[in-house]
Amino acid sequence: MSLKAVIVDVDGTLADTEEAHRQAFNDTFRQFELPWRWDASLYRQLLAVTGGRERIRHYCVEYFPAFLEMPDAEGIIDFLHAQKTRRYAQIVTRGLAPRPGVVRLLRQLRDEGVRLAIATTTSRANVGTLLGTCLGALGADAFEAIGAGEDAAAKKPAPDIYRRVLEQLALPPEDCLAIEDSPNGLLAAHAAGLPVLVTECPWTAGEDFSEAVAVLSDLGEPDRPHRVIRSSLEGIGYVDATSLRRWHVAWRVALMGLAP
Ligand code: XBP
Ligand code: MG
Repeated sequence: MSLKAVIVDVDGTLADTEEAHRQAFNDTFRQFELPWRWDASLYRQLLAVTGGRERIRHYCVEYFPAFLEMPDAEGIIDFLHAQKTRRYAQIVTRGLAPRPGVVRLLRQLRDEGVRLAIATTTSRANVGTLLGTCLGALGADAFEAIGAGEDAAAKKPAPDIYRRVLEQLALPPEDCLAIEDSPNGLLAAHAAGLPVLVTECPWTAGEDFSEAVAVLSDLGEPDRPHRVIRSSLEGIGYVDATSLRRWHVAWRVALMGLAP
């Protein structure tokens, strides 16, 4: 019954990275004189498609179908996405703050022996860049397993990447808990059988998170409480290891049909 591992998403959960992604996409389109500009409103819609390469292709289907008629269109999209990834690394290495409570909670979980892992649709290169610059001493070695975009044929909301990470941890989903920021991420973890805590990010605030065990503005800090959007449990203003264990037990009890 105990919580053995916490699997965290990357973009929007560890840090608010999507503005950096959006800037990297636009800088790349400008670099190659493509008349494409993804403003915040359009980008929020495009985020429904996970995977940056898939997002570019989806944008072409919707807005520039003629682009896909070029014989080497797929190769050009690969090239643009690789360029975007290089630009994203430049932007992120300027420094990006982790979201509230992320470093505190991950450190506490690690110190208390709760195993940590990552399940994301972004590329392994982007994960390495972010972990190397954003989480301080809590780098990649704090995570026992890292499932990235290249590791699953189907990206979120498909459960594949969570199932892949569970295999690497050799744990059943019911011994774990996921932390996500988006409907796609919630659906992926839920479909893989995990309870999911959602911390909304600016790009996903107000979305439908019905399957989550709780929905918060962020993980909070003792001196900077989070906002509770929905939770069946009374909290302390921020998420600590005990908070996660309480959600996890309540979810397991409900799963067994024992809840009143
Ligand atoms: C978020 C995504 C990623 C990023 C862009 O990943 O969907 O596609 O938006 O990164 P998650 P790439 O929330 O699962 O961490 O261009 O590398 O895909
Ligand atoms: Mg995310």
